[in-house]
Amino acid sequence: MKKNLLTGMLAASAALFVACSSEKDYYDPNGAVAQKEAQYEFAFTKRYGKIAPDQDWGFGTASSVKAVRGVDANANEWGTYVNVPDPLTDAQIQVVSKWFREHKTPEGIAVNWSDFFAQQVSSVNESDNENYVEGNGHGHMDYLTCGENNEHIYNFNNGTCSVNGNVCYALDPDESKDMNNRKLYHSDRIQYMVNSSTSKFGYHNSLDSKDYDDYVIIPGDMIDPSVAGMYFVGFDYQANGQNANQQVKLDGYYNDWIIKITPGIYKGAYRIIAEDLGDTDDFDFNDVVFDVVFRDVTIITLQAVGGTMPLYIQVEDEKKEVHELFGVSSSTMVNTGSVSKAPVIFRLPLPSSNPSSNSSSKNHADVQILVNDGTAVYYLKADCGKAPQKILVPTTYEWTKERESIDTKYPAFAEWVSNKDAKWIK
Ligand SMILES: [Ca+2]
Ligand SMILES: [Ca+2]
Ligand SMILES: [Ca+2]
Repeated sequence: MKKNLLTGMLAASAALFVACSSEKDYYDPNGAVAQKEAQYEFAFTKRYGKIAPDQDWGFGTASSVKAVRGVDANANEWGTYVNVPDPLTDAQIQVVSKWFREHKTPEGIAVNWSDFFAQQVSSVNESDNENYVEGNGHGHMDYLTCGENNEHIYNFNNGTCSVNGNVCYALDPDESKDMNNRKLYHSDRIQYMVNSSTSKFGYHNSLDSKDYDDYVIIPGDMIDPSVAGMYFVGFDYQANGQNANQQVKLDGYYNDWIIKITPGIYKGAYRIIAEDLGDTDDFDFNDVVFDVVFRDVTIITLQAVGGTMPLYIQVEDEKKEVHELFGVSSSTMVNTGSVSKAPVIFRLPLPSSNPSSNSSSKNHADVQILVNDGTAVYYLKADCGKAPQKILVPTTYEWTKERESIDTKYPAFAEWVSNKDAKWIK
């Protein structure tokens, strides 16, 4: 009921929104947002002192960047724009394969990435695998798929992935060299999926011409310290052909095919941290934390949500609610305390060009944060010389734990408030 009311409110104020600057309040029937902002401004300046009039909170010229058109899915370009995962070592492959072999019906997790790498770990179809069983039908796990539309993860067929000898994994730091001479290559069994989905994994079984999705995602932290921070997808094979020799039952062991998946972390990103004005005297700046990179679309990596009100990341007229993206209720905070989840990667349109600058230039201020406090709906602001509701920082910035003030973690923050040239992030 409440939700319907809100939708109505949003629709009613849509015309107003189009007419106004995007930085204006979205829906504030009682002037409550203005009052909250005044309280926040007061508490902020009381704690951090005078704000330099030219303090733009990072959203000034530094945040205007050129959008890179297109995402090149060719392996010989990957290292130029995205962090490419290292090939797995034999020891890592063994420890992961053993874990899946020994753990029946493990409880997995969900991850939510539009852009990700897939790497081969092992399958019982590979003759060098300890579990290899000749002629057991597993070779009919014919192609690996992801997402609700069963999109093929190219090169992943028959329980394996062909070796790619031209994977550009990084760039030589010597910028005086020609770009093509800076590319560093290695071999791996790997694929990069863009504008795709991790909502589901599956395979096509050519034995019975059916698609199956008996899979589980296991964080490496559950397996062994040597694979901590990684994510693995395991499949439990089944076949239901007409003949007895075409039938394999699920056995609860997800080691029939194992791959590693890695979120696509783009280079050149900036991080946005924000206060949602839930409490006007709280300065943990972790109510939402996300990274932004402009390519053919806006690619967002949601890192943390330390707020308990519905909060949307929005570009143009498309927006996503951050708790929903993490798969939690809006009262649950993620990655600022007890609840830990993998970052979420998703796509939004590019902001329309800023007419006052180069046509392809994009500003991070146009990636907006919309909060619904139950009464009002408002955008967070970063006005020059006023208390910031959001700040643009490098991705090396480590966000605070819940209710930890930004100046506790970064003591030079107050100095930066009055002097925009002060260095406050190491
Ligand atoms: Ca199995
Ligand atoms: Ca806060
Ligand atoms: Ca918080």
